[in-house]
Amino acid sequence: MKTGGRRCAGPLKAKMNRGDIGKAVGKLAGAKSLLVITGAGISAESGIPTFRGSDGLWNNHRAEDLATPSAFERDPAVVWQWYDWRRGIIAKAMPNPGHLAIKDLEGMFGHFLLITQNVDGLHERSGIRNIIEIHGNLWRVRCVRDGRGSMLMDVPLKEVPPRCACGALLRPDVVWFGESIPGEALRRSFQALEACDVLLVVGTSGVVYPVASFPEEVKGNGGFVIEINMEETPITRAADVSLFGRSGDILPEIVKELKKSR
Ligand code: BV8
Repeated sequence: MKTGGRRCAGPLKAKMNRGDIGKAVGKLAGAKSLLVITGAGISAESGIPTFRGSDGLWNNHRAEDLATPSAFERDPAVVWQWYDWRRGIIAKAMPNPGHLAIKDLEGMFGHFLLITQNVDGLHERSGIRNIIEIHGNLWRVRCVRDGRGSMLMDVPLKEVPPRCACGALLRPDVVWFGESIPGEALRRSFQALEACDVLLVVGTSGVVYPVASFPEEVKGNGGFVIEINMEETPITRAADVSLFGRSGDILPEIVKELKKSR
């Protein structure tokens, strides 16, 4: 049953429909296992541009053009300039009430997992423990020669492109388009898709695979899907409840109502 989102083209007015929040909280109150999936929208209120929103052009670059092995092969300096620019923005950002509310949710369920597509590290900085950064983390780098990973926190980078002590190039330890998700992360994700009673999908346009297919997986397994977004997405079709508005407003409201119901 569709609730929460009027059927209309284009972005809905950001609004919180109290009726739907009650439905979402009612389902969460009875759930044993909660899976949360986030995308760039959860970090928007921390001042980090999204990929496909109106501010979605990252310094006039599309993620699909630069977040690829071929772009890095062609010109590692251009790709690293793009990441250096993003790291500069992210370094100034703080976790927002949406990140903190998800951290609160972690403590309210016996089984909890967060799968984030974001590489900004803001969920980790909120203190959350059960997290899969399914597309990696742009503060981590790895040597292109031996694959060894390490943290590189310099902002701005001292040299572009940065190099490993062995002299080889370092690359961002993220999953680019055309690269497979690491096996262990995928295995843990599919396990959680099977086991969860409720899936909460926050701030993703639902266009990047394989994560875009996860809500349908949960539905197929009999799970309940709650979407939080500013507008309808391909996920809205699978969602049992869609809450339209800013995640930094809606998530704290859900946590507040959930605490009352416990
Ligand atoms: C793979 C890391 C095997 C790098 C990223 C099946 C069908 C079609 C295509 C494919 C397919 N399988 C694989 C593909 C190819 C490709 C793909 O999905 N392409 C898309 C474009 C069609 N997938 C892959 O290559 C994946 N690998 O599957 O391996 C394989 C390989 C090749 C071919 C077949 C199989 C790897 C994908 C990972 C790519 N890496 N990032 C980096 O970031 O530098 S993706 C990038 O997009 C980010 O991780 C980002 O998180 C992610 C998804 O975007 P969103 O998070 O959803 O962000 P977006 O801006 O789009 O949306 C923001 C949303 O928030 C909006 O809806 C907005 O309304 C909302 N919002 C805004 N503000 C708020 C808000 N909501 C609430 N509150 C707010 N305040």
